[in-house]
Order: sequence, then C-alpha cells, then structure tokens
Amino acid sequence: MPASPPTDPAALFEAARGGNQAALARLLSLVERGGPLSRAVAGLAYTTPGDAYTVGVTGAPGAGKSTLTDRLVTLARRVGLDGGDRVAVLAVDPSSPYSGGAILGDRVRMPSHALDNGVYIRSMATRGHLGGLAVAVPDAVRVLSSVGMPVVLVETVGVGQQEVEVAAATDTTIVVVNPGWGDAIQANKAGLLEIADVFVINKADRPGARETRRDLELMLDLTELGPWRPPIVETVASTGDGVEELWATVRQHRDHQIAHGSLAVQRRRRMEREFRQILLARLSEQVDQVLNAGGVDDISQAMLDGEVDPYVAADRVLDRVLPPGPVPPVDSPD
Ligand SMILES: Nc1nc2c(ncn2[C@@H]2O[C@H](COP(=O)(O)OP(=O)(O)O)[C@@H](O)[C@H]2O)c(=O)[nH]1
Ligand SMILES: [Mg+2]
Repeated sequence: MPASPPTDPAALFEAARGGNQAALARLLSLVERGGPLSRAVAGLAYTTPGDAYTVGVTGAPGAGKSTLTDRLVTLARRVGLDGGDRVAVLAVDPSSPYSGGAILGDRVRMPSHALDNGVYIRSMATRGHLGGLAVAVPDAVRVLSSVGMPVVLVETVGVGQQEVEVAAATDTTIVVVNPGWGDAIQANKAGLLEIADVFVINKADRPGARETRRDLELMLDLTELGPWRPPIVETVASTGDGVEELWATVRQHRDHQIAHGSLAVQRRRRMEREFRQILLARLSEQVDQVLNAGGVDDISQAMLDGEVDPYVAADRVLDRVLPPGPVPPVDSPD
C-alpha cells in the first residue's frame, strides 16, 4: 500500500511532482469540489504553471472521442510532441454518473493504459465549483501542467455553450464528426466549427465520409480564417487507422502556432476570458449573498411597490455590491 497522501496543498503538489498519483488525484478532487482549499490549489498551480501542451477532443456523444483519445494517448506516449512523453487525460462529462471516483471507470474504458504509470486518466464533474466547468477545467489542467505533465488531452462533449467554451480552451482543438448527411452541419450549429483547429471524420469505415468532408470544406470556404486552415483527417478510431496522421497534424498545428507567435497570444486571450469568468462568478456570488442576507430588502420592496422599476432597483443594488470606486468606466472606447 502506498502511503496515504498529505492534506496540505503545498505538500500535495510536492508529492504529485514526485509521481505520487494519489496526491495528484486529491489535488484534482479539491479543484473539483470548489471552496477555499480549491482556491489554494488553483493559486499554487497558477504560480508554478509548468509547460503542458493541451489538446482538446470534442464532438457529439458517441462520435468516438474516447476511443480516439485512447489512441492518441498511445501516440503521445510513443512519439509525444518532441519525443515520447507522459500524458494526462481529463474527461469532462457533466452527464457522467460518477464524479471524483471516476478514475476506475475511465481506466476500465481505457484498459490499454491501465498499467502504464506514464498515463494519468481522470474524469471530472464540477458540482459546487463556483464558475462551473469554465473555471474548474482550466484549474484542473493547470494542476496537471504544474505537476509536470507535458501533454494534457481534454475530452469534452461538444454540446451546449459552456461545454463548447471549455472545449475551445486548449492549444489544439480537435473536433470529431462522423460520416453521414448533416453531421458536419450539426457540428456547425453547435458552434464547433469556429473552435476547430483540426477536424476529424471518425468512423470513416462507414459510408458518407466524402460528403462530410465536402460539407466541412464548404463551410470552411465560407468562414473567415486566419493563416491556419483546419485540416480534415479521416480516422477509424476502433482500428487505429488515420490516428498517426491525426497526431502528426496536431504537431503541425503546434509548430505553426509557435512559428507564428500565436501560441502565447492565444494563451493570453484565454486567460483573459477565464479571468472574466472568475469575475462573473464572484459577482454572482456576491449578489446572492446580498440578496440572501436581506441587505437590499428596502430596494426590492420599493420595486415590488412599484416605486422604482427593476432596472433602477438593480442599479441601486449594484451600487451596494460594487461601491463606485476608482474603477474606470466600462464604456470607455477601446
Ligand atoms: N465503426 C466504428 N465505430 C467506432 C469508431 N470509433 C468509435 N467507434 C464506436 O463508437 C462507439 C462510441 O465511441 P466512444 O469513443 O465511446 O464515443 P464518445 O461518446 O464520443 O466518447 C463505441 O461503440 C466505439 O467502439 C470507428 O472509427 N468506427
Ligand atoms: Mg467519451
């Protein structure tokens, strides 16, 4: 039996950096749970960020994301980005019936890596985390990076705005679609087209891959693209066909970003968005606290009595939640 992990966040980080997977699991559970300890963990991860390259795999349920991720883990181990590397997988699935204890569930689903200590697989739910997925997942990814994981794969279900935002928050985002009429168009509707760096037509052993490729190309033609046009790779995840090409494409995308200086720019932009999410979550929490504590009952009563309209009432509440201070006006021209 390995020694049980410490409980202090700094000690947990030290143990996790030394390869103690129980300590790493505890760190991620703390992040998942939210609360003061979660903030301590997030703070330590942020100030010692590590250097992970993150790859997102997203798409509709059943598209083959997990099967594909499993294959990519093998390649990340064997060839990595600059040679074989350790790899972490974060499976984000809010519909997942299990939460913190899901490691076993995923290991069962990825038996090919069950005995490999260089692979860390974890699924994540975010009950109770202030800010939800959009804040918890980047924190978890930073924890994995901070303990020295060079490659982090993030599997998300690309359904719903929040999930799509989470999926977009990776260095290379792979969008998985399937052959068949309309699948690419569904992906477009879900907002997945905009966030794709690489498209995968998985289940290319089924009819319709050519039509799906044509749909994707057409939609890309109609999109304003930067210097990188997302390549389309066909895979059969269940046999491994095309997966090496997919990994090579991921590496090309990384090299492209480094060559164009866009990796650092994108990361900064993501950090700004994340900061905004944290601010929103904090404000929302403050508003709830004020409302629950009855601190603005006079204002809401005035509104209910028809003396002020709800917008004026909201302004008055905001003046209490956010007292006017030296913050520059939000409507300043940019
Ligand atoms: N025919 C075929 N089936 C596949 C392929 N990739 C995955 N599957 C199957 O599709 C189902 C869903 O796969 P899974 O990876 O769990 O999808 P996820 O929900 O996107 O993670 C499973 O039964 C897989 O075995 C493929 O390339 N071809
Ligand atoms: Mg899956």
